[in-house]
Amino acid sequence: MVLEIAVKAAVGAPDILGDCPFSQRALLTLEEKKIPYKSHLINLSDKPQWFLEVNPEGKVPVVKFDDKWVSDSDVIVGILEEKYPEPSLATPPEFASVGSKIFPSFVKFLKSKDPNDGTEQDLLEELKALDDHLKAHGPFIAGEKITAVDLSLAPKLYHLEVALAHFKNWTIPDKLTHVLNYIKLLFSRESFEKTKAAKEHIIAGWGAKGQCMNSFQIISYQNLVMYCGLAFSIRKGQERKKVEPGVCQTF
Ligand SMILES: N[C@@H](CCC(=O)N[C@@H](CS)C(=O)NCC(=O)O)C(=O)O
Repeated sequence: MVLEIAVKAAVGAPDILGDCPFSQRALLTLEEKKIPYKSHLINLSDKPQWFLEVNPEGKVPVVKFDDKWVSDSDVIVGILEEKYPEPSLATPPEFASVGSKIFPSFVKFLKSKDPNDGTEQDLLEELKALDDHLKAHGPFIAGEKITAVDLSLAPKLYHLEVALAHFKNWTIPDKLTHVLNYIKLLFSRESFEKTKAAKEHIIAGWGAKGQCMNSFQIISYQNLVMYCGLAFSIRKGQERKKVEPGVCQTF
Protein backbone atom coordinates (compact mmCIF):
# COMPACT_ATOMS: atom_id res chain seq x y z
CA MET A 1 0.00 0.00 0.00
CA VAL A 2 1.24 3.48 -0.89
CA LEU A 3 1.01 6.05 1.91
CA GLU A 4 0.04 9.63 1.10
CA ILE A 5 1.98 12.47 2.69
CA ALA A 6 1.51 16.22 2.37
CA VAL A 7 4.71 18.27 2.73
CA LYS A 8 5.78 21.87 2.22
CA ALA A 9 6.41 23.17 -1.30
CA ALA A 10 9.28 25.59 -1.85
CA VAL A 11 8.59 29.29 -1.26
CA GLY A 12 7.92 30.81 -4.69
CA ALA A 13 8.19 27.39 -6.43
CA PRO A 14 5.05 25.35 -5.64
CA ASP A 15 6.15 22.37 -7.78
CA ILE A 16 9.40 21.79 -5.88
CA LEU A 17 9.95 20.16 -2.48
CA GLY A 18 10.25 22.87 0.16
CA ASP A 19 12.27 23.61 3.23
CA CYS A 20 10.26 22.24 6.18
CA PRO A 21 12.48 20.25 8.59
CA PHE A 22 9.43 18.44 10.04
CA SER A 23 8.31 17.37 6.55
CA GLN A 24 11.82 16.14 5.77
CA ARG A 25 11.89 14.20 9.04
CA ALA A 26 8.70 12.32 8.04
CA LEU A 27 10.04 11.71 4.52
CA LEU A 28 13.35 10.43 5.94
CA THR A 29 11.46 7.95 8.11
CA LEU A 30 9.49 6.67 5.09
CA GLU A 31 12.71 6.36 3.07
CA GLU A 32 14.70 4.62 5.81
CA LYS A 33 11.87 2.14 6.36
CA LYS A 34 11.45 1.74 2.59
CA ILE A 35 7.72 2.45 2.80
CA PRO A 36 6.24 3.34 -0.60
CA TYR A 37 4.65 6.83 -0.56
CA LYS A 38 3.15 9.53 -2.73
CA SER A 39 3.77 13.14 -1.74
CA HIS A 40 1.56 16.18 -2.20
CA LEU A 41 3.40 19.52 -2.23
CA ILE A 42 1.52 22.16 -0.28
CA ASN A 43 2.05 25.84 -1.03
CA LEU A 44 1.75 27.24 2.49
CA SER A 45 0.94 30.73 1.19
CA ASP A 46 -2.03 29.41 -0.78
CA LYS A 47 -3.21 26.22 0.91
CA PRO A 48 -5.56 24.05 -1.16
CA GLN A 49 -9.09 23.61 0.13
CA TRP A 50 -8.82 19.78 0.40
CA PHE A 51 -5.75 20.17 2.66
CA LEU A 52 -7.50 22.64 4.99
CA GLU A 53 -10.53 20.36 5.15
CA VAL A 54 -8.53 17.31 6.28
CA ASN A 55 -6.20 19.38 8.45
CA PRO A 56 -7.80 22.65 9.66
CA GLU A 57 -4.65 23.66 11.57
CA GLY A 58 -2.98 23.94 8.15
CA LYS A 59 0.43 22.57 9.15
CA VAL A 60 2.63 20.10 7.31
CA PRO A 61 3.53 17.27 7.38
CA VAL A 62 0.34 15.22 7.41
CA VAL A 63 0.11 11.53 6.51
CA LYS A 64 -3.01 9.54 5.63
CA PHE A 65 -3.36 6.39 7.76
CA ASP A 66 -6.47 4.22 7.17
CA ASP A 67 -8.38 7.11 5.57
CA LYS A 68 -7.54 9.58 8.35
CA TRP A 69 -5.01 12.37 7.89
CA VAL A 70 -2.67 12.65 10.90
CA SER A 71 -0.57 15.74 11.66
CA ASP A 72 2.58 16.39 13.72
CA SER A 73 5.86 14.71 12.87
CA ASP A 74 6.23 13.25 16.42
CA VAL A 75 2.86 11.49 16.10
CA ILE A 76 3.51 10.44 12.47
CA VAL A 77 6.92 8.94 13.30
CA GLY A 78 5.38 7.07 16.28
CA ILE A 79 2.64 5.56 14.11
CA LEU A 80 5.14 4.61 11.38
CA GLU A 81 7.26 2.79 13.98
CA GLU A 82 4.20 0.91 15.23
CA LYS A 83 2.82 -0.04 11.81
CA TYR A 84 6.16 -0.71 10.11
CA PRO A 85 8.44 -2.00 12.88
CA GLU A 86 11.20 -3.21 10.49
CA PRO A 87 13.80 -1.89 10.30
CA SER A 88 13.41 -0.50 13.80
CA LEU A 89 14.22 3.18 14.17
CA ALA A 90 13.18 3.34 17.84
CA THR A 91 15.53 5.49 19.93
CA PRO A 92 16.29 4.25 23.46
CA PRO A 93 14.48 6.66 25.83
CA GLU A 94 17.71 7.83 27.49
CA PHE A 95 18.88 9.29 24.15
CA ALA A 96 15.55 10.63 22.87
CA SER A 97 16.17 14.28 23.78
CA VAL A 98 19.85 14.54 22.80
CA GLY A 99 20.33 17.63 20.63
CA SER A 100 16.75 18.84 21.14
CA LYS A 101 17.80 22.37 22.16
CA ILE A 102 19.94 22.94 19.07
CA PHE A 103 17.11 24.04 16.76
CA PRO A 104 15.57 26.65 19.11
CA SER A 105 19.09 28.00 19.90
CA PHE A 106 19.88 28.22 16.19
CA VAL A 107 16.65 30.15 15.47
CA LYS A 108 17.37 32.63 18.29
CA PHE A 109 20.93 33.21 17.02
CA LEU A 110 19.72 33.56 13.42
CA LYS A 111 17.15 36.19 14.40
CA SER A 112 19.44 38.05 16.77
CA LYS A 113 20.71 41.45 15.69
CA ASP A 114 22.93 41.99 18.74
CA PRO A 115 26.25 40.07 18.48
CA ASN A 116 26.70 40.29 22.27
CA ASP A 117 23.32 38.95 23.41
CA GLY A 118 24.68 35.45 24.18
CA THR A 119 22.66 33.63 21.49
CA GLU A 120 25.80 32.54 19.61
CA GLN A 121 27.32 31.27 22.87
CA ASP A 122 24.14 29.33 23.71
CA LEU A 123 24.20 27.62 20.32
CA LEU A 124 27.90 26.79 20.70
CA GLU A 125 27.19 25.22 24.10
CA GLU A 126 24.41 23.04 22.66
CA LEU A 127 26.66 21.93 19.79
CA LYS A 128 29.50 21.20 22.23
CA ALA A 129 27.12 19.02 24.31
CA LEU A 130 26.23 17.08 21.17
CA ASP A 131 29.92 16.74 20.31
CA ASP A 132 30.64 15.31 23.78
CA HIS A 133 27.72 12.90 23.46
CA LEU A 134 28.83 11.67 20.02
CA LYS A 135 32.40 11.26 21.25
CA ALA A 136 31.14 8.93 24.00
CA HIS A 137 28.36 7.11 22.13
CA GLY A 138 28.68 7.80 18.35
CA PRO A 139 28.80 7.69 15.45
CA PHE A 140 24.98 8.14 15.71
CA ILE A 141 23.21 9.41 18.82
CA ALA A 142 22.25 5.91 19.97
CA GLY A 143 25.46 4.25 18.75
CA GLU A 144 26.15 2.23 15.59
CA LYS A 145 22.65 2.41 14.13
CA ILE A 146 20.68 5.41 12.87
CA THR A 147 17.46 5.97 14.85
CA ALA A 148 14.52 8.38 14.94
CA VAL A 149 16.37 11.05 16.94
CA ASP A 150 19.01 11.33 14.17
CA LEU A 151 16.28 11.66 11.54
CA SER A 152 14.71 14.48 13.53
CA LEU A 153 18.02 16.31 14.02
CA ALA A 154 19.44 15.90 10.49
CA PRO A 155 17.09 18.37 8.71
CA LYS A 156 17.53 20.89 11.55
CA LEU A 157 21.33 20.72 11.29
CA TYR A 158 20.96 21.23 7.54
CA HIS A 159 18.90 24.40 8.10
CA LEU A 160 21.45 25.56 10.66
CA GLU A 161 24.38 25.05 8.31
CA VAL A 162 22.75 26.65 5.25
CA ALA A 163 21.01 29.59 6.94
CA LEU A 164 23.86 30.62 9.24
CA ALA A 165 26.41 30.47 6.40
CA HIS A 166 24.18 32.67 4.26
CA PHE A 167 22.80 35.18 6.74
CA LYS A 168 25.67 35.38 9.24
CA ASN A 169 28.71 34.02 7.42
CA TRP A 170 28.96 31.57 10.35
CA THR A 171 30.08 27.95 10.34
CA ILE A 172 30.32 25.22 12.98
CA PRO A 173 33.80 25.46 14.56
CA ASP A 174 36.36 22.92 13.21
CA LYS A 175 37.12 21.71 16.73
CA LEU A 176 33.64 20.13 17.01
CA THR A 177 34.95 17.19 14.97
CA HIS A 178 32.35 14.67 16.14
CA VAL A 179 29.46 16.96 15.15
CA LEU A 180 31.08 17.66 11.77
CA ASN A 181 31.58 13.93 11.10
CA TYR A 182 28.02 13.21 12.23
CA ILE A 183 26.69 15.82 9.79
CA LYS A 184 28.72 14.27 6.95
CA LEU A 185 27.41 10.82 7.81
CA LEU A 186 23.78 12.01 7.87
CA PHE A 187 23.88 14.24 4.79
CA SER A 188 25.56 11.57 2.65
CA ARG A 189 22.76 9.03 3.16
CA GLU A 190 20.65 8.28 0.13
CA SER A 191 17.49 9.03 2.15
CA PHE A 192 18.80 12.53 2.95
CA GLU A 193 19.85 13.27 -0.63
CA LYS A 194 16.38 12.25 -1.84
CA THR A 195 14.41 14.34 0.66
CA LYS A 196 16.45 17.52 1.17
CA ALA A 197 15.34 20.95 -0.01
CA ALA A 198 17.66 22.93 -2.27
CA LYS A 199 19.87 25.42 -0.40
CA GLU A 200 18.28 28.39 -2.17
CA HIS A 201 14.85 27.32 -0.91
CA ILE A 202 16.11 27.05 2.66
CA ILE A 203 17.48 30.58 2.33
CA ALA A 204 14.26 31.85 0.71
CA GLY A 205 12.24 30.13 3.46
CA TRP A 206 14.10 31.90 6.28
CA GLY A 207 14.20 35.17 4.30
CA ALA A 208 10.42 35.00 3.86
CA LYS A 209 9.99 34.99 7.64
CA GLY A 210 10.66 38.74 7.37
CA GLN A 211 13.84 39.07 9.40
CA CYS A 212 16.49 41.57 8.35
CA MET A 213 19.35 39.36 9.56
CA ASN A 214 22.28 41.49 8.29
CA SER A 215 21.68 40.54 4.71
CA PHE A 216 20.04 41.69 1.55
CA GLN A 217 16.33 41.47 1.71
CA ILE A 218 13.53 43.16 -0.11
CA ILE A 219 10.04 43.02 1.28
CA SER A 220 7.58 44.31 -1.23
CA TYR A 221 3.87 44.74 -1.07
CA GLN A 222 2.34 46.19 -4.23
CA ASN A 223 4.18 49.50 -4.64
CA LEU A 224 5.74 49.62 -1.20
CA VAL A 225 9.33 48.48 -0.95
CA MET A 226 11.38 48.04 2.18
CA TYR A 227 14.97 47.02 2.02
CA CYS A 228 17.32 45.89 4.78
CA GLY A 229 20.93 46.08 3.73
CA LEU A 230 22.95 48.34 1.47
CA ALA A 231 21.35 51.04 -0.65
CA PHE A 232 20.45 49.81 -4.09
CA SER A 233 18.34 50.79 -7.03
CA ILE A 234 15.38 49.11 -8.64
CA ARG A 235 14.04 49.34 -12.13
CA LYS A 236 10.53 50.71 -12.38
CA GLY A 237 9.31 50.96 -15.95
CA GLN A 238 12.19 52.58 -17.76
CA GLU A 239 13.48 54.55 -14.74
CA ARG A 240 15.87 53.43 -12.03
CA LYS A 241 14.94 54.43 -8.48
CA LYS A 242 17.32 54.53 -5.55
CA VAL A 243 16.12 52.61 -2.47
CA GLU A 244 17.52 53.50 0.95
CA PRO A 245 18.29 50.79 3.50
CA GLY A 246 15.81 50.16 6.28
CA VAL A 247 13.17 52.61 5.12
CA CYS A 248 9.82 52.05 3.49
CA GLN A 249 9.40 53.77 0.16
CA THR A 250 6.49 53.92 -2.23
CA PHE A 251 6.81 54.23 -6.00
N1 LIG B 1 5.11 20.29 15.53
C1 LIG B 1 4.86 20.20 14.10
C2 LIG B 1 5.41 21.43 13.44
C3 LIG B 1 5.03 21.50 11.97
C4 LIG B 1 5.22 22.90 11.42
O1 LIG B 1 5.42 23.88 12.15
N2 LIG B 1 5.16 23.01 10.10
C5 LIG B 1 5.25 24.29 9.47
C6 LIG B 1 6.14 24.25 8.22
S1 LIG B 1 7.80 23.78 8.62
C7 LIG B 1 3.86 24.68 8.96
O2 LIG B 1 3.17 23.87 8.39
N3 LIG B 1 3.43 25.92 9.17
C8 LIG B 1 2.15 26.36 8.75
C9 LIG B 1 2.18 27.60 7.94
O3 LIG B 1 3.29 28.14 7.71
O4 LIG B 1 1.12 28.07 7.54
C10 LIG B 1 5.50 18.92 13.56
O5 LIG B 1 6.46 18.41 14.19
O6 LIG B 1 5.04 18.41 12.54
